[in-house]
Amino acid sequence: MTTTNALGGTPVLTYFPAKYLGLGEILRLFFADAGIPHEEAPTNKDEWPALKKQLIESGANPIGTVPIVKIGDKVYHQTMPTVKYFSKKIQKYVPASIEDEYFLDQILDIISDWRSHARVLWGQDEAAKQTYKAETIPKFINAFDTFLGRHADGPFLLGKDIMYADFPLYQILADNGIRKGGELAGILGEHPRLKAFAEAVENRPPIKAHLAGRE
Ligand SMILES: N[C@@H](CCC(=O)N[C@@H](CS)C(=O)NCC(=O)O)C(=O)O
Repeated sequence: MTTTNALGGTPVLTYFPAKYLGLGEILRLFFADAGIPHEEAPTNKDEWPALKKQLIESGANPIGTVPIVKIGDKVYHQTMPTVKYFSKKIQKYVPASIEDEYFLDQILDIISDWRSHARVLWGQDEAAKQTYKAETIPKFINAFDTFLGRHADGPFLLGKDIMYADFPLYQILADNGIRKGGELAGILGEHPRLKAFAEAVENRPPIKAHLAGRE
């Protein structure tokens, strides 16, 4: 069975037109790495209220958010569980032990916490942005540096094999400009494990090809 068939058809991703950014990008990284062709059906500021209403009223996504992924008549929502579910469907990026799975799920939870703090970056509160950069980012960076240190051989969270939580981890770094060429790339110089992690993700051939249009 091909990986696309394992998902039951071609996935169609709906997200705001933010290529290389945000939660939608986590799914793009996953599809690219897994070799699963997907289609894009982006929404925009004008169309979004009607789509949100329809998602809520139809029950397809009662919380009314994107990204959503449609495969046939099924609608998948909530990015982290979706990446994990698709991983299990294609039998890739999933660890063998429940201890390792627990570790990866802890990581997903902490990434979600980080994402909720990062919202200040899109607001008007300059003081909150400064606090975010001075305190919040270092707190999360230090934690992930420690987590990556659990498998010192690296480069990924569980060692040499990339897992479902590695895609969201890479993307939260990218969304914060913590990658080569990013606004906060200097942080990587102070955290070699994080640097090796980001480079290992970016150097995977399908991801490299996907990211080629970013700069
Ligand atoms: N837990 C959700 C969060 C989704 C979310 O907050 N999406 C934002 C865009 S990144 C959104 O839909 N915002 C528009 C809205 O809530 O109306 C997930 O992981 O997919």
